[in-house]
Amino acid sequence: MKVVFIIPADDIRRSRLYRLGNRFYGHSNAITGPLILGRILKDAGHTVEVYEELYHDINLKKAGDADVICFYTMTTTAERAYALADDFRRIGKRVLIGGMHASALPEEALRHADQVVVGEAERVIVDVVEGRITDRIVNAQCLENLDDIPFPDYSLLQGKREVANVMTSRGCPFSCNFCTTSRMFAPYRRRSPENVISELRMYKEQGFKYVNFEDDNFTADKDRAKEILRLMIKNHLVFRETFFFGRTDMAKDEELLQLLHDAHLNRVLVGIESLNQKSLDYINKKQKIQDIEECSQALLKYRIRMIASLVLGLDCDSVQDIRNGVKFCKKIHAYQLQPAVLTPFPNTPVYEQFAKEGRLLSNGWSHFDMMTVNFLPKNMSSWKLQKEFLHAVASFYTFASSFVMLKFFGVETCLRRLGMWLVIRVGRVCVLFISLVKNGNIFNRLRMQSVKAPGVLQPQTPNA
Ligand code: B12
Ligand code: SF4
Repeated sequence: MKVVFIIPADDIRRSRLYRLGNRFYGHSNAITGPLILGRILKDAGHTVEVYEELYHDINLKKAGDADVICFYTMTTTAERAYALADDFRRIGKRVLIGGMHASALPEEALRHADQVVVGEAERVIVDVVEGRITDRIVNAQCLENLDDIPFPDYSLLQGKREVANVMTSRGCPFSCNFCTTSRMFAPYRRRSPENVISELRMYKEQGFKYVNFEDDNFTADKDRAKEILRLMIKNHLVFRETFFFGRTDMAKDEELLQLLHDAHLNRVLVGIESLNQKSLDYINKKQKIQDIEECSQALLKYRIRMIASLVLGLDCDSVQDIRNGVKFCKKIHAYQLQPAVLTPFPNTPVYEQFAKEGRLLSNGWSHFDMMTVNFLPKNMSSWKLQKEFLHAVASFYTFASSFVMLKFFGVETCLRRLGMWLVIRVGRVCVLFISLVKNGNIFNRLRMQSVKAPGVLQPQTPNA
């Protein structure tokens, strides 16, 4: 059989301008699940292709040859996946849907698919595709031993492949109240260092210059992380640059920091979330302000570039708290700021809370992109929060800060910052202008909502 996987992207992320920016600003990287499932299906004798809409249009004619079309869904891409799925089903194709969003809301996804798989699909994918499992909603049991999972097959990807993504673990031992992945990939599981090294060796041989560790929390188990790093260095499996996700607690271990530096894991996204201890406790972050301060200093010392992630709109945070957070990230010379609007993703405690309190806005799933407000915040209007998001990026990526970056991280970082400075200013003006146009666009709706008292609003669960 021919099986095609599609990783969709929403309208904005498919636009030429966005794709151009993507090319300039980063290296293309893929969602790993379809590359693993594709490999399993290929080994079972099927022909597999994987398409990423973020980087290329799908060749619908080519994909249309397939017997089975498989969609990966995040919440923000669910509507696009459903639209494509409906098109394929109209011409008689069999459609399967899986991934983060479908796993949280399988009944919704089933309206657009022949079968939906909830959870990690390695154990069931062949039986589902070959018709031995016929349940319309398949609850997949995850594999306990991650070393049993075959490595992703990048040759299936139609288009460029610049970065290989490695998941050395799945899930996270913590459980912040807004986090989707620690719930989707539960329980927390780890691969053996030797198994990770074999995968890295494969990417070296395939000529990849960049590898990202996409684990939700690579340094959760510090001893294992150190062993992987030692083996990378010993076996000459160090890549030009490796991005990873970490927590502030990694900075308490100097040996770990040195190994991260030596193995070129030199760009890390750290969830600072808020500089208000009440908020950190409310989201169950298990992190103190002092941890954040120590971590920022330690990373700077070891020349590991910090992408500081803040969550905007937490119930205990005021506008001033948000601004304090941004100010702090500037003060510590964070390499990048990633302000994420609090997003009530289905199947998280924060979603349940807002649904119960009638605070979800019916904006449609495509706006669940962590940049758009989809709920009624406690201490400001939704439009004010949207503007604070724009303010946060604009006040972090200033013209002057580009030259500070020159001192700390060199010319390339300075030029990227200048690019961001320009794009953000143009983007901010566009959003503010669009918000004045009364054509039902999301920003105009948020602006209009802010003039009503929250009690007057009729927030609903977004539908698709
Ligand atoms: C790599 C990555 C990216 C890359 C690549 C994205 C792309 N090419 O589209 C980049 C950095 C560009 C990116 C961008 C974005 N991302 Co992203 N990303 C990830 C990350 C870190 C890893 C994905 C991965 O490889 N997972 C590991 C593999 C093993 O799991 P998997 O792919 O889900 O596959 C398993 C199952 O889902 C299932 N499965 C998967 N597909 C299918 C299909 C079928 C048919 C079946 C049966 C089963 C099945 O089986 C697989 C094997 O077990 C995840 C976090 C995470 N842990 O998943 C976030 C994540 C998916 N991203 C997220 C978000 C929000 C975004 C952005 C909106 C961020 C932004 N503001 O721009 C954009 C949207 C991009 C888009 N396509 O429109 C969220 C989604 C939350 C949600 N519930 O929807 C996540 C979960 C991170 C988070 N914050 O929690 N992302
Ligand atoms: S530490 Fe990060 S990955 Fe772990 S639960 Fe919290 S937000 Fe999720």
